[in-house]
Amino acid sequence: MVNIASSDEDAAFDMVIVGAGVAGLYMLHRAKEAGLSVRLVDAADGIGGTWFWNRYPGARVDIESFEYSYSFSSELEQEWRWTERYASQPELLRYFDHVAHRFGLYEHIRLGTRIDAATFDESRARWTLVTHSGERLHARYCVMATGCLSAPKVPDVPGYGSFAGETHFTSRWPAGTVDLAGKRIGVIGTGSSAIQFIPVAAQSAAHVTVFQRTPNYSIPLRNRPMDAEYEQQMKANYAELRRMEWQSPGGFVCVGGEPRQPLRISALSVTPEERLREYEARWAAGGLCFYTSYNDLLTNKEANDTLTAFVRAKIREKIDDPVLADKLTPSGHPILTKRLCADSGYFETFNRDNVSLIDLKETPIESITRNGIVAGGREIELDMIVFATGFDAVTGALLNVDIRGRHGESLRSAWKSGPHTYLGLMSAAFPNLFNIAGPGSTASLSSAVPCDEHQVDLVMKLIERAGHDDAATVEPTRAAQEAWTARIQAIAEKTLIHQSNSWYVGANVPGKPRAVLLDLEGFDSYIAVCDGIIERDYEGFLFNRATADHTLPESVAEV
Ligand code: N01
Repeated sequence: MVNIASSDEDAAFDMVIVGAGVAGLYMLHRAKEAGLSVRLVDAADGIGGTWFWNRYPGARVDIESFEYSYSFSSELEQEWRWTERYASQPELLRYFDHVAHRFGLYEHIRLGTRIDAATFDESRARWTLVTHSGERLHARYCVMATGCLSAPKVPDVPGYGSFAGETHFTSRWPAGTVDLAGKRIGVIGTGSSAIQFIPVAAQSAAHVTVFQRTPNYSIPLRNRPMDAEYEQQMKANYAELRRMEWQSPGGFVCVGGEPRQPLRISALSVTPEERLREYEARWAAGGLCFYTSYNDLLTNKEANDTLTAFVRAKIREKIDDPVLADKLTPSGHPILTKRLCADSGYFETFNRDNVSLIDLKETPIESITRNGIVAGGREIELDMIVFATGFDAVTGALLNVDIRGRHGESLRSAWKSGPHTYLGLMSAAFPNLFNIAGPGSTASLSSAVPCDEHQVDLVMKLIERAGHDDAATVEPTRAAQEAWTARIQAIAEKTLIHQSNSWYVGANVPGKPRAVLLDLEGFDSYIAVCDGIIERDYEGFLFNRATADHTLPESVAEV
């Protein structure tokens, strides 16, 4: 335990955590358990992180609720009752609220508190965080649990701001009910958020016009109410389910409710008939289970083509109008090179009379106007525009905070040409600063909850190790950081990931440096690497005793 005496009147803690989502809440629980004085802050008025803000109609998880939940407490696993296979956003918020009450977290949380800046004071080896209202919080350890899909992308659409009707973002959906009934709604974007929102909106809107730039691969979710027998069976085998998750690349293993280890064989090593049977079974099971099928779908174009062709044909079957089917069927990028979507009746929705598609490849948006959207020389009059245009993923929320490490070095400058991290968790010259689910981790590829739990556990191990050494700071060497950063990019080079302009590589945000933002080797491999590093006495990390030392330790300076 570290106790920091504050010489001024600002609040001082062992640890400040920014973000009350999956990672932040678990970090708070672990820090509290370890006896650290801790404060968690979040800009939102409620907990839940990205689930707090993404409260658009239709929002729900696309990994089974039994898996998209904390594993750290078997009592919690047993007592919580999910009502659906895939929890809706309101149910997820109820779950986080239950967790926060059950583990006494609320008293350490301050909501409605945005952090604008965080600066490392070398003489005292502590971070000072400045809130939007100018208040200062000091802490030995600063944990940025700001989420990898939490900073909305600023829309790069001409005329943005001119529309006189209602404007909403799926990523910042207002609290209370937005009335969709009888409205003419334009939706820009066809990623996971839009794919969930559009079928729900079409049920009551007068008309939904979808503005599509890139069609996406989507698998039926096949959500259904929880049945008692299934719940009992899952709860009886929870320990085994968790063990399997933590040994898998995706951090989730259920295929249609049945835990199955991923196939660790090539899609080309089986006969076409066998492969088709496997694909049909997974399509029938629904959700994201293609991620856990053959192991070369993201590395071998020929293998990928087999799944791409299968899913394209399935999508096409759902759409009555062949011309529309052509437009809605993805063609320009291999499947899985963008995050797979899972839907509840998305493609079928286009068979309704009150839904139409504007293909922006043929007729780009010319401008948003006072009355609607002009595309292909025609103004489409609207009552509401919904931007489902995505996020400045992985680095956006972190870099929205002005973070300064040793010698005032700014994280924004350090990452000008792309992020540099060790294990996606820490950066050289930013001691005692942990980025959960940061760039170069596996969190944005694999299931968020186990990835976050694993990284938080790693943070606690590093802090314990620092305490053992009586070290004031822990940080990676530049050499370890650069080796990890090169490793992430090298792994990506062996995959098809660059064949898409996705948020995985920062390509969705104009001006963002193109760099792979995630460890594509997967969760199981990441755990093995971390275990090896710990076994080798925290290889690549420096534990430094000096507090009043303004000079950079030599080993930090080396490249
Ligand atoms: O965002 P996206 P999202 N003009 O970036 C389009 C997670 N998630 O919020 O592809 C016109 O995927 C853009 O077009 P293009 C999940 O990890 C999970 O939907 O760039 N269109 C694209 O169609 C997901 O991957 C769930 O050509 C513009 C869309 O907007 C991640 O969040 C639910 C445009 C953005 O799609 C992000 O999903 C929801 C422009 N100027 C989200 N700018 C679950 O189910 C952007 N687009 C758990």
